[in-house]
Amino acid sequence: MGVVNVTPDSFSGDGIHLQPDAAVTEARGMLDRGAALVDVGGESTRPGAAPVSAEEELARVELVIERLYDVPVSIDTSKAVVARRALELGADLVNDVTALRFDEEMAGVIADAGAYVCLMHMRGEPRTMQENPVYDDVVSEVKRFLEERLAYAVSQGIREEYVCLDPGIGFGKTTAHNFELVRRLDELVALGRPILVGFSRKSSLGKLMGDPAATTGTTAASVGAAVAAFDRGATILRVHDVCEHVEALRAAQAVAG
Ligand code: HH2
Repeated sequence: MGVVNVTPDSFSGDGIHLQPDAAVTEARGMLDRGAALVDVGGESTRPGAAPVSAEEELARVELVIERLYDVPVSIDTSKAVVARRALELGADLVNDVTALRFDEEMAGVIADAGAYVCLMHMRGEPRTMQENPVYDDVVSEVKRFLEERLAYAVSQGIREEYVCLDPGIGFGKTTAHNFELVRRLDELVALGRPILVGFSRKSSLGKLMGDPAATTGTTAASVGAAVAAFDRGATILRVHDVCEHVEALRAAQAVAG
């Protein structure tokens, strides 16, 4: 899954696609380089990010999604009006980092459209989520949360086969929590749904390399984390640097047989 941020403030510094032309070119380039789908987002969820209105978010993504009508697209949003419009324009999957908790109409929009959905774990909200996150056992708590959100989605008419789950790397977690979630990914795979992991460029990778104030990580570190996640059962990797990840994962897949 290639990341196409149509924002001025994404943490990874790649939110340069406020021009629809640039975003569409970037998305098509990612698909040419081997991405299976592109994740288009109009609101940054980086730690401390300020929320944007639905009108502003829609204005950012609408033209981009419209012009990607012929390729697999995911819409990264927590707002039902944005999801509804994206699905009308041909998006296939709703990537909701709040796991259907932010907007009570979201589950119905996805169910009515018969769309795919990604349910992600987040502790708190982006503005405050990195303020001292504490868990007794991060993996058990994330697993319990994802199990509960999956049951909720199905109760709202979303088909279980259309749901993938995501531990939410960097969303209310310390560096140690993030690596433990990937180390014990098999416990989440046991939920029986495809697991999506988004470690690409996240600050834990920069912190691991010795910079406690890091806000991003390198491509090489991202690829290492993605391959480790793939080895432990992740089936969708959300990444910024598509070519490097596709080549590394292809090699890892060949080793796995
Ligand atoms: N991470 C980000 C955004 N959306 N969605 C899922 N399912 N999983 C993730 O790990 C995830 C996500 C943050 O990365 P990015 O989009 O590059 O930055 P920003 O939110 O600042 O635009």
